[in-house]
Amino acid sequence: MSWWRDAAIYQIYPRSFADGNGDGLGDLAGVRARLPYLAALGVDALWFNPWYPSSGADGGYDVIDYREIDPVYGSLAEAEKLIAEARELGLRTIVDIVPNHVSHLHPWFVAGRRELFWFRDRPNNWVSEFGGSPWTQVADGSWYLHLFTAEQPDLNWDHPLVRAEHEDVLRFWFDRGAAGVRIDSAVLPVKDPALPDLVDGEPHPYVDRDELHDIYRSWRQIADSYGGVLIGELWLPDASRFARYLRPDELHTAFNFDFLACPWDAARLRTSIDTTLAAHAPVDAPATWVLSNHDVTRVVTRYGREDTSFSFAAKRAGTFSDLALGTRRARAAALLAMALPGAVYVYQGEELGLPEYEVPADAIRDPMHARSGGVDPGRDGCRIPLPWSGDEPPYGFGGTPTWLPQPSDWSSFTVDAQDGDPESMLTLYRAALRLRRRFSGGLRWLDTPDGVLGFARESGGTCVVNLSSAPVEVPGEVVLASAPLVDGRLAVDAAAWVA
Ligand code: TEU
Repeated sequence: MSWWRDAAIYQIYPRSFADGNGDGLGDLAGVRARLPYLAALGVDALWFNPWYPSSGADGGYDVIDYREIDPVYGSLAEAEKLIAEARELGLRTIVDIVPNHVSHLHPWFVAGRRELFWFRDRPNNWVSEFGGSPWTQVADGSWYLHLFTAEQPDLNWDHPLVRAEHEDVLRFWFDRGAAGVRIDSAVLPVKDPALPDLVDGEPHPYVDRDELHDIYRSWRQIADSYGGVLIGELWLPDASRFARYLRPDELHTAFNFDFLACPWDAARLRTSIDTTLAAHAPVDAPATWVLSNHDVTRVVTRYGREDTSFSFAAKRAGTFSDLALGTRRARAAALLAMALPGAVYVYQGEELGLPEYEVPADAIRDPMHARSGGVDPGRDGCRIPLPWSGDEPPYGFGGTPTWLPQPSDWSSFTVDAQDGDPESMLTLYRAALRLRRRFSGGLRWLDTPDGVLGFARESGGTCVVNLSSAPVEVPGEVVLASAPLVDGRLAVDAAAWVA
């Protein structure tokens, strides 16, 4: 069986993981020093958010050179070392590739290679993914397209050079030992070349275009020649459209955003799980289970709110969250996600139960905030430098000031504080990542009371999650639980793995 089909993949946001050189920014030296931590956590692979030289307009997703490491993080030679050292510890490396756009400082854009971008005499009616117009005017009066910020001009995928370049970049990283590639904004790169206005009921001019499949088929041939894995970031509401990207000659897997966005509700979760499994089965691709990433609200914060679903449109500063409740549910959700068939993703800090931190307005870096006219608080709140040790900022992260401020009350969240504490989130994640290996094969739902999810795996082993309002019986001997049993019963908002 291929490792990625049931892997646990840990997401590293390099700027905020660990700072090895004391400049307040995370770096490769910081990651290398913490590799033993990651190996002991029990994950199989590390996915790095972009670590390339960048103009810094969108957290590294504005790439200047796909074959280099940003000097703030280290060097290419050091990345190669890191990949090899990680592999020694059993950790594979996944790099992030951003085909939809480059930085406005990328040599192609700087050199005025207009044929490789989308220049037009006038804007159309499209809206940037981050709000506002996706068109910016240049000196000669023409406009270029950028679905994200103005510093991220969209590439013209009809041009053979754009295709050839990306295929070469894939080989470049596979040659350096990468085991896989995460494909950013994977449903956006191809546009209707007429760039028609967006009209309700007409085919979408840039989301999920059929031509994409041909591109990913040729990427798959390259990946297969290295035994590498392609992981798509596909934000598509329709599960059957989503699954088309996972046909046997296209991408290997994709992030499950339906599950990520699903509210804490038994029926809704069960539907999400069933829809996911049903969509993946015909294409024989493994499902993935994702609770959080660098773009969305931290899971303990989300689950402690009145509305426990996630949507970009609903993100607002100052939304109340009961963090004790959210943490309790996040613990149960982790056991749910890790018991399901397929791969699981853990976003750095999730294993520490970090809450979202509302960064003071004058320290916000995420362009989503400004482009939304200040309505959206942006994504910085889930990108705070990790707390490793100590009682005050920078909590063992590295130098000060850290690139984003850390809250003053995070001493109980540090790795040191949680290490060895039987009740900590970290202890739960370590145990769950170890014990989830007992599960394999398909899933069979059990007959459970309303509001309770229960399923058995083919390998044996059962997971029960109580989203009802009263404790429930546990069908067997508990192997791992997210909360202490109450009179031998599974408490509300708790989950257990049962032998
Ligand atoms: O995100 C792609 C993406 O489209 C969403 O996550 C986006 O935030 C949302 O649609 C807004 O409505 C990826 C990266 O994960 C994100 O960090 C980057 O900012 C973005 O691409 C641009 O590269």
